[in-house]
Amino acid sequence: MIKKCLGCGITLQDENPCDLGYTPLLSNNYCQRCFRLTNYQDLTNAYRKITSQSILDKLQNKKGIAYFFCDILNFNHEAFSYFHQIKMPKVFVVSKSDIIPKNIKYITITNFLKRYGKIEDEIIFLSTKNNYSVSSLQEKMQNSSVPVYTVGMTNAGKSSFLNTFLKDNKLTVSKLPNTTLDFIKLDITASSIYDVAGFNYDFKIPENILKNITVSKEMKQIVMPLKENASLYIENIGRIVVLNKTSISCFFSSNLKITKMYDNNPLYFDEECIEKKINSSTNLYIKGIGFCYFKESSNVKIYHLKEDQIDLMPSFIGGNFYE
Ligand SMILES: Nc1nc2c(ncn2[C@@H]2O[C@H](COP(=O)(O)OP(=O)(O)OP(=O)(O)O)[C@@H](O)[C@H]2O)c(=O)[nH]1
Ligand SMILES: [Mg+2]
Repeated sequence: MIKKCLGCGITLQDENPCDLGYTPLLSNNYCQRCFRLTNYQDLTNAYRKITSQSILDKLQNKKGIAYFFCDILNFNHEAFSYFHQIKMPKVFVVSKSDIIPKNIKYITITNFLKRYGKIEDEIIFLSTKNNYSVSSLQEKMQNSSVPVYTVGMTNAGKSSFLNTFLKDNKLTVSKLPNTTLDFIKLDITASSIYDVAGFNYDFKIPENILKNITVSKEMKQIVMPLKENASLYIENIGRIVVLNKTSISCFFSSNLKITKMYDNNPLYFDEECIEKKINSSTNLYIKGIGFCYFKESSNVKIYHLKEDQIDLMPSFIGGNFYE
């Protein structure tokens, strides 16, 4: 009989310790990876990327309602396109609302999502950490007459929220992307609620920095005035060189070091880079990691990042335009 791990949904096996789903004893309810993540916060070798297309394919033949979790770090075209590709009725959940800087109003974000994310469905804000809207979303899910699929971006807090339904046999939660590996039906009576593996971007983040990128508290903007040709260095992620004097506001995890660099070492200008013209009032997203707000238009060169890792969106910062 096939037995699934209660933490991540993978099929349990006791044959190959290097493969997913391994447990020394098939009578266990959790795979070794979940056991280590939960009990030791051990992220070593635990990262397994799931392709977003495989999740979409699995969802397309299901009937029910999808709650699409997406936090402010993922407000980019790729994340919005996953939302739009889901065919069943859906609700857009702005999760981890506690990390949104307090000076940005929810109405500004809602207007941004409607206008630039083309979201016409219901939008709700949720913070499991601060217990904001938790009971109202629980009620909606529990009273649903059709199966509920909790989908969305990886690390957006889907399993953490669903754990509020469970007394024991909790789902595995971690800072690692793609903690949940498959569909998991919650062990609660009277309703069908599923946790679903999260959508992830198709690029590799070095394992040693994965644990530093998760934003766990309100994001504070770091304002960086930059001289012509100065660069902004985001630790282990990338470097943005501004070709004109400007100021950039950075919104990233406080565990990532952000520094200015003035070295004009000609060697590094030989490296491959992406050149962008950035319009005023734009957010330059490094997908899933954070964003830089450009108040003024600017020409930039971006090093160490690939085209599919970045995205430009009109900004909701300073948002008089949206209100
Ligand atoms: N600040 C904040 N952090 C949260 C919240 N909910 C979850 N987290 C944290 O976000 C990280 C990811 O949470 P998960 O619940 O594993 O996210 P997920 O959406 O299930 O991720 P995958 O299974 O990888 O798709 C963990 O470190 C959680 O503690 C929240 O409401 N606010
Ligand atoms: Mg999960």
